[in-house]
Amino acid sequence: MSDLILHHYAASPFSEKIRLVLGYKKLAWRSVIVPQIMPKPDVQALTGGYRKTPFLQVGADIYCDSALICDVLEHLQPEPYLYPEPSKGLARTLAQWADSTLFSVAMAYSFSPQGAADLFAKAPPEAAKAFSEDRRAMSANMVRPRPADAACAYKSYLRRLSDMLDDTPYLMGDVPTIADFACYHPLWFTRKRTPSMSGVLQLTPAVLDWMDRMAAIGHGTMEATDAATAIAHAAASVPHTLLTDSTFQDEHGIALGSRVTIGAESFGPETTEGELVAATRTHYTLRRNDARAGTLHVHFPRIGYILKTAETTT
Ligand SMILES: N[C@@H](CCC(=O)N[C@@H](CS)C(=O)NCC(=O)O)C(=O)O
Repeated sequence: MSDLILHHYAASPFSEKIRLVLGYKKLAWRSVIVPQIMPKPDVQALTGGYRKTPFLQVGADIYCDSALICDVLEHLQPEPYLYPEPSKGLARTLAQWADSTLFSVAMAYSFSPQGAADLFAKAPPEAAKAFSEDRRAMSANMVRPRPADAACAYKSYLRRLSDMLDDTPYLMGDVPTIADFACYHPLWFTRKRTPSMSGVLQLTPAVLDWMDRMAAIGHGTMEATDAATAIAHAAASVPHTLLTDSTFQDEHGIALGSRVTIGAESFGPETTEGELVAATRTHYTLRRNDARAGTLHVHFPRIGYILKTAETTT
């Protein structure tokens, strides 16, 4: 039985990024399907507050954010590499643009009335309403591109990606890198989840051919399990990080051992509270206890997350 448990749901683009990376690295994994909207009591038993999708569980270690999950998977199964030399800085930077700018434009474009109708075609009308209320609450303080602006930007970005594919099968050469997985998942959402909106991809056939190559990578070997089993597994495990860097780097004047909160910079105000047990160049780790899941270490990347001292009530 695999040690890797991915908590995700089928329609989630960031989850598709990780499912394909698992496939690329030919890994076996267990799958827990999480709710798309709040409440998420089983998710929060493991994460301590973070509610976004996906997250990876390895025993009593919880890795939040797809960028950090990719680092963990690269460590566990280095080849084929996600960050090949000599251009790993460029690949990471392109991936970060895709996970933020390209993703936001693709979602603003795809969530047109027709796209939303595709997504909720088989669901009762209350489901669409609950989803849009949930995402509105998550997006407070965010500027979402308006549909016409998103359409222009999406078309430009697709032309740029197409340009990159003029002479090579993948964005940065002969093999996929993290940049391909990150650029693929927002486009996958448009193509597969909101097919009424997928005509935009026909304007760049080279991008469609590349998407076919990416889809052919597959999802590795998946075995279904459930949240109760995953929580029991966490309770029976002792935290043991797979992240290799451990040197303390203090940027906030917050000592290890402090009670802190960590939350995403945008999209979703939920934070996780715990004891800061690592703050390295690349990630934070919090120790926390849960009545059902026991002692857990919850890991976050530095980039995109806000670390604060927890407010005391005394
Ligand atoms: N930076 C995060 C973004 C994750 C994200 O925004 N995921 C979406 C689904 S694709 C989400 O969490 N939506 C709300 C939810 O699932 O509760 C990552 O890379 O994992």
